[in-house]
Amino acid sequence: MQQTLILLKPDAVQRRLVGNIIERFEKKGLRLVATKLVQASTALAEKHYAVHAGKPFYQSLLDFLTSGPTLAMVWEGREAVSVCRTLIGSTDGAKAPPGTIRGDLAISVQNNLIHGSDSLENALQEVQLWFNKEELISFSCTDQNWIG
Ligand code: IDP
Ligand code: MG
Repeated sequence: MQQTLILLKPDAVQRRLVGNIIERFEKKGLRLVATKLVQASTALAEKHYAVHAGKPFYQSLLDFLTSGPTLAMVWEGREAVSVCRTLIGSTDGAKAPPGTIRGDLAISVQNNLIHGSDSLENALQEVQLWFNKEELISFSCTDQNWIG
């Protein structure tokens, strides 16, 4: 089973959209294996978004991610990485299709509510960046045979 890192960024927490967003992942059949509220430091934000260093929006993105608490989560399930990216929708909230998290709830490019790992390789790294091994709880849900 794949695991992926999901961050509900500070705008999602401030706009009280955490419950709405978590419900979508649960209903899809994914399993929550770790979560915590994190006030991200600049060092953590820089590591998380290292791939965007040097881009025009980089400093603003760091300011955004460190501006308030982020709800960090690890979700597990079949094809979890791509399933979560599909649920999230494309980066620009104005262009993300209805039915996706960003398409339904965001209209900004930067303040687009949520991060999801974009590959299995990055998911493994990002889960390690945000969580200690002991924080990941391995368990099975009683409806797993029905979910697949
Ligand atoms: P993703 O979150 O859909 O994977 P990325 O291209 O990896 O999108 O960008 C990381 C984050 O940087 C985005 O989620 C968004 O918050 C911000 N971002 C991306 N492109 C822009 C931009 O052109 N202007 C402002 N912020 C941006
Ligand atoms: Mg990305």
